Order: sequence, then structure tokens, then C-alpha cells
Amino acid sequence: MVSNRQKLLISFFAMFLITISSITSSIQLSYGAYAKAPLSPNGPTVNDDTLTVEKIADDLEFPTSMAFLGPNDILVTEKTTGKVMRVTNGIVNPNPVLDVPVANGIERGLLGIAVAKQPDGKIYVFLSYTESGNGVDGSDVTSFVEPLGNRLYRYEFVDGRLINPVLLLDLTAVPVNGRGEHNGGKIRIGPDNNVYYMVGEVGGHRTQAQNILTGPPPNGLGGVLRITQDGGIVDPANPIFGKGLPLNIYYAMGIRNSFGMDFDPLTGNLWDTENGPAAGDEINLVFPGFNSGWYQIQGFVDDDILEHGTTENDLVVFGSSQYADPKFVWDTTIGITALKFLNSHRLGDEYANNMFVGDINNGLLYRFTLNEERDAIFINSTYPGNIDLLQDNEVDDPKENQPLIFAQGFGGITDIEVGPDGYLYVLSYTGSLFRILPISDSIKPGSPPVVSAEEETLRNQSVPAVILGIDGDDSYSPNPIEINVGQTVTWYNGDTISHTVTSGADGDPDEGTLFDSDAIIPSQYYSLTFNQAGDFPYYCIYHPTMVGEVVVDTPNSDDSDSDDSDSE
Ligand SMILES: [Ca+2]
Ligand SMILES: [Ca+2]
Ligand SMILES: [Ca+2]
Repeated sequence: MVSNRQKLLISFFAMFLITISSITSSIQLSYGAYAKAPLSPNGPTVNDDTLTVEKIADDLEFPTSMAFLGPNDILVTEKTTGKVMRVTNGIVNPNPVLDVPVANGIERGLLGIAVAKQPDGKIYVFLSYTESGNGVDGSDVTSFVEPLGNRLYRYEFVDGRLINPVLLLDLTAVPVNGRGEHNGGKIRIGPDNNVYYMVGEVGGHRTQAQNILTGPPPNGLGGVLRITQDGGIVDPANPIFGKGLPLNIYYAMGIRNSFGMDFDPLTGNLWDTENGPAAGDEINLVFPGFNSGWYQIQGFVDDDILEHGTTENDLVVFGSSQYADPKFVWDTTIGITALKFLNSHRLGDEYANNMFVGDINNGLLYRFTLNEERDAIFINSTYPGNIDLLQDNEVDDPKENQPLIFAQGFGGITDIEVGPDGYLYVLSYTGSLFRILPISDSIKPGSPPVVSAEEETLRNQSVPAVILGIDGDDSYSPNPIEINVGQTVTWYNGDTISHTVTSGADGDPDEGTLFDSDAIIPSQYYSLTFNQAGDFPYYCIYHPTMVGEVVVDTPNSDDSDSDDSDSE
């Protein structure tokens, strides 16, 4: 309903109105689900006084996954460039070991990597990426070229290069809904030496693999796929889901999207993280034949958060496939990503074989312990804070997260690995690679806080506001925030998860046009100067029920404004 002329006026007005302070480094608009937590200005920290966080490398470009070739020798995939970079003793080699052409819109790109050393000394490196349709990086964005596919390749690592590519899997990357989302991409080598590849539903595909009874047969999307390292079918005489491609390569189905999976070093069980739409981020035990329930069920089946009214009796069944509830659920999504078991005692015995998971919205690293049988999550007395509310294996309110938070401030986390040194490595989309290790083993001094004097002054002169958490029009305090033209408001996030300060309201076509903070991580600030009078409603993109308003008045203008004021 907005004319082009109005749009022009609005965007001009937006430029005129807003001065983003130096506290926020980017004016790029986030628009919702893909908003990512920035790096904490103080650097990441770990909530155990005996441990510390070291930065290993910097200046990677949107890194997505990593795999170790050896001690202090790491291959890292870059999402948008399609480059595989090599990080040796903390130095990023400027020459990539491989550079492939990728479609890179939204969640497309070079996504996954796994290394498998062979008995004969050969080193196989498996890569998953959304291959560009015309050999040019990003042509899906710049010239709407359809990608060739979501592809799994095997390379050989020889003399510092990746050579001899063999295409093992070729799945569609063309979305049904026009968006480049849910391409999954993680790769693991299982205890059986087979290759496990996670792929999402790729932009709204609706087949029987998404539990649509009347849908077309599965097309390879929306599950964990398993093949041999040569691209063969595992045990073709006894497939889990059924005979013939692609059914005979499914290991699990009914998965919306995932950015993390790992094998429990003690049991060999596969676990994954899965992303819910607006609710229901999950951790699952992925047994052979696991059906996670999407598109009929997300989160616990009894909660029916999708409001489809479906139960496990309504799901598609193949062979011995079986639905199972998640082992842990976040009612409010956190953008859950990587998952890794710490198969080491190097951080202390209490953390050995714990499960660690990351998120993209908050930059938090969460810790989980399992029960004795290791088939369920059991939060025990070694956690700080109140664990009573976690005994239902569900974070119903974000404040329940607190005991689970092992470390914070990484910026959105894309991968977690354990090095040959037994330390925990954490990769951030911001371009940095960190590791967590005992202070006594650390060779680098802790990083000092990086808050400039200018920022500090701005904060002190600002009108303070606090983000309290998800609570309707009590989510931001005070509400409304009443200021005069030219004043700056600084919001402090006092909650345990990230929130945004985004102009407009949910569903408003102009949401975020005037201002958009992107993710404000816990304990961080966001400042905005208002140079125009008016009422400015705002909300949180992640949690749209959170609403507030800034009322900007013109001081000493009683004459001109008196009529309006009196009429209220
Ligand atoms: Ca490239
Ligand atoms: Ca599920
Ligand atoms: Ca709970």
C-alpha cells in the first residue's frame, strides 16, 4: 500500500533520522532469522575459573566448519568464498588449499568438512557445498543463477592442496519457497567409517521424507544420509528405509534443518541439533531409522507447537523407521548450531565426554551431561544455579538457560571441535577461531576489555534503558522511553539471550527500515540517537511479542506543540 514516492521519502527520512553510534559496527539490516550475535567487545569468556579462552586465528571470512589434519593444523571452510583455508600454529595461510565456486545466498555456500585418514596414508577430505550454477561465487544472489546442487565431494589432500575431486552425492539446491535456506551441510565420519551427511529440507520441499503422506517420494533432502567413503550404498541388502536410491541412503528423516551432529565417543550413538521455525529447537538421539517428525511435529509431540494437530500415528513410515521425541527442547528458538562431544579429560574430569552445543543468535556455548545409559540428557548437581526447571529437558523460559551456559561472547557459533591437544575449539561466523583450555596451559595473556573512551562517554550521556526479556510491553524498561530531540538512548541487554531493537512491528512491511540493532547479546549495549520528534514503536525480531516505544519530543516548543499536547 506504500507508493514508490512514499518509499523514497521513508528511506530518505531514515537516513536523516538515525545516527548509529560507534558501539554498533554495522548498519546492515538484519531482518529476522539470519540475525547473528556479534563478538563480545570483551572477547569470549568461560564460566569456570580454572579455564580460559584463547584466540587462535582471525580474519577468516564467514567460516562454517573445521577439521583437524594434525596438532595445530586445521582446515576451515568459508561459506561465501568457497575457500578451504589452512590454519597452522595460529597463522591463516593466505593461499587457500582449495577454492570452489559456490552459490552463497542465505544459508547456501561451502558448509561442511570432514577428514578421514586411510590405512595406506592417503588423506581423504569430504566437502559439502552449494555449487554455483555458472562457476561464479554468489551468482545466485547477483544474477539469480540457480545453483547446480547441494553436493558432497571427496578430495585427496596432497602437498598442501585438495585434488582429485569425486562427486559422491548430488542433491537439489532449488528451493520451493524461493529462499536459499535449510541446506544443512555438516559431515561426520562414523565409528563404522561411513560418511554421514546432514541435509535440510532446502527451502520448503514437501515429500514423504517431510512426513507428507500424499507427497512425492523422498528426493534425498531432509535427513541424515549415509554412504561409504567411496560413495557406495551401506549394506544394500538391508537398507534401513527401503531399497533403491535415494531411500537406501537415508539414515534418518523428518529433519527440518540442522547445523550440528556428532557421535558419542562412549556409545557410538549419533546425536544432532535441529532448528525449529519460531519455536522448538531440538537436541536428538539419532538412531538408525530415526524420524524427527518435521513437517508434522517439531519439539515434543505433546506440545503440538506447529498446531497441525498431528501425532506420531500421522507420520510416514518406511521400513523400520520410527518417530522419537527430542531429548531436549528450547521452547523459544536460539538458532542452535554445532554439537560436539569432548572426548578428552584435558579440561578436567567433570567435562570429559560432556556434550557441547553452540547457537547463532546469542553466541553461547552450552554444556550437557548424559545419564548413565547415555540415552538421555541428565543435568546433574555439577551445574551452577537452579537446575530444577531443567529436569523436564525443556527451556520453557530463556532464564532457565543459565546453568547450561558454559561460555559466552563468541559471536554466532558455527562449529565446535576437539583438537588432538584435547582442548575445545570454537569457530565464530565473525571470522575468529578460539579454543578453551586450562589457564595453566595457556600461553597467551587474557584479552583486555575493548571499550573505547568515546563509547564509554556516549553511554554515560545516554538515556539508559534495559532489555528485561520476553514480557509483552514490559519487555523493555522504561516503556515508553521519553526523550528530547538529539538525545541518545542506550539499551542494555539484561536478559540471558539476544534481543533486537527494531523499528516498527512484526509483519509491518517497513519493519526495520528506520533502525535495526541486529542481535544485542546478553550484557551488551546498543545506542541510537534520535534527531527527529515523533513516536517510534519498536520490537524484537527474534521474539516479536516484545514491544516498546520511544517518544521523542521537541524541547522548548510549548507554543507550537501546545494544541497537540492539550488535545490528548
Ligand atoms: Ca570460490
Ligand atoms: Ca523432531
Ligand atoms: Ca523447563
